[in-house]
Amino acid sequence: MTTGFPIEDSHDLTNGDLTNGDLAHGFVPFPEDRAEAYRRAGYWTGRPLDSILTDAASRWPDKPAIIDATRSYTFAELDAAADRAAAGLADLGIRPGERVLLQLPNSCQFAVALFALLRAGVVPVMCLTGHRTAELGHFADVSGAVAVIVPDRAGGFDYRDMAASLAAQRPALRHVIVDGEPGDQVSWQSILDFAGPRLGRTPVDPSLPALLLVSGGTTGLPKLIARTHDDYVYNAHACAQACEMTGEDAYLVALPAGHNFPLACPGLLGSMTVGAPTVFTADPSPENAFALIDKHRITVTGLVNALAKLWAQACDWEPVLPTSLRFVQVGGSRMSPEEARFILDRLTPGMSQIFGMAEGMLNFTRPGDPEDVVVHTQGRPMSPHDEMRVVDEDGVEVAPGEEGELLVRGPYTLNGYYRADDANARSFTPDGFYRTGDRVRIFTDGPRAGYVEVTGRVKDVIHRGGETVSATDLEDHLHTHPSVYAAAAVALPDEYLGEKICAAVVFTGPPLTLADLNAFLDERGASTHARPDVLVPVPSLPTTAVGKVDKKALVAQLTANS
Ligand code: OOB
Repeated sequence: MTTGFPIEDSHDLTNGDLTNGDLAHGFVPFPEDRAEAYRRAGYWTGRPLDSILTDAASRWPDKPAIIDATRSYTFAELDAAADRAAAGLADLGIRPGERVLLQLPNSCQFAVALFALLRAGVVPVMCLTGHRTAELGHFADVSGAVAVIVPDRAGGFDYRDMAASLAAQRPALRHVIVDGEPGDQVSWQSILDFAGPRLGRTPVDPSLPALLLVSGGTTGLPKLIARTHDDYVYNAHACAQACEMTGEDAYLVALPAGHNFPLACPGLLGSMTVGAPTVFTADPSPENAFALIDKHRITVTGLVNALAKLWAQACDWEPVLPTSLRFVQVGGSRMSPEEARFILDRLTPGMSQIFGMAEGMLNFTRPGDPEDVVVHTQGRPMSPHDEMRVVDEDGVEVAPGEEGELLVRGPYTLNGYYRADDANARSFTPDGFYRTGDRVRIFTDGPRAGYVEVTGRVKDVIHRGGETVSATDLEDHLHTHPSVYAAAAVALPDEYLGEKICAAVVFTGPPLTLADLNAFLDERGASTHARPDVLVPVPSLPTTAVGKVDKKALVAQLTANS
């Protein structure tokens, strides 16, 4: 929105220069023929990501936009705050096209900082609060970030020390900006309070990156995923439409806000496209979340499986139940039909499965889909222009309905990781399909036709004495046992077998013995070579920054203990 302040071009952009410095370096754009097709289809509008806020502020200025435990902003207030802070960032010397690490906890300031950066033409790198020096340093190095925005303390951790040590080792990282008590760093509040002239509209090329997401894999360091203005605006709008969101809805961000799922699927950005408020909480415990859901009449939220299961269980004992929920998306990792049924029966009949990735492609079950589809599938593609191929180990397409690796391409799926040529050579086909590494089947008949089932990860297999065992199959079997709360199957090195199968299990009560468990697998008719060789009862499974089971960390724990 215009602010009434004199327009000042403090950005030194030479006449319509939309190249934004070195931002385009190492970015793999959409090929022109497909870009043209997406524009023709009306998916890509050429509008900057920031337009989601300017539009909302002009359509619903006085409606609540964002809410946290301490305050709230209407769309007009959020717009004005983003304007001020954008000018404050520019005043610090942060230029359009430069990258800034954004690592704020779930709070209104997360949204204010995000839009301030976008409005200044700066490209946020969406870090999660669980990331530490190794990841942040990697993001800073790859993106060439010039600043990092952190809280003072959150969840018992002091982010200032970490950010200061990152900056000390990296001359390019010029500013540490702190929300809260800044110590000797720059205070976010001073940027929010900036009283100087507002910026003019920063011109952006909608086909360039608007923000960088981080990949969710548990092997190696996360990669950076450049999402363009065109593709991410479409992502947010299309997802809100497919979830049938309206201004009557209210969304709860219970997962880390910088993750694609609560950010834009539909999340904060999708909710803004329909004028629905977003409530942030940094405490997703059922006790806290249910109270918030009740207070703000939350209708939509997104959860990882473990959290959804916990909420479903908590319905047995929590005094306040989350009855206003109408659409609860659950995804992030494989969920067995038994688990899906449990959540649907206990938490809400409005449960929906979502199979998504920061790389783009989203599949989900829709409001009103039959129960069979919601329990047994991970949904169908969001866009009519999503292209899916299912291939065998040789890259040859399998027969319809058969299982194989999913390759995807479409109007909001990346064409290459940011500044990662080697990874790109492995992760993309010559015609631009992203190799997801996920094993899927696409149903061909009945009500499930066109819906996807994720059967595991291509690489999540255990090579036991010449047999290849699917970890997911074994986990599915284990999850059907009433004493098993959560289970993960991993490979441990073995002198004779090469790899042996280890089941790490969280039991609901007293642990079973390996013999009991194998007797149960016998009864279920699981194949004999796919039985755990070792059973390790654990109090909990280690998780990634967004709350998925972290098998790499689990193996490290198990091998350290043995
Ligand atoms: C979401 O995104 P990421 O980037 O953290 O992780 C993506 C990967 C997928 O490639 C797949 O391996 C796994 O997570 N995954 C699932 C799944 N949903 C994601 N595996 C089995 N079943 C599912 N339902 O996790 C994400 C992004 C946007 C929306 C929802 C989830």
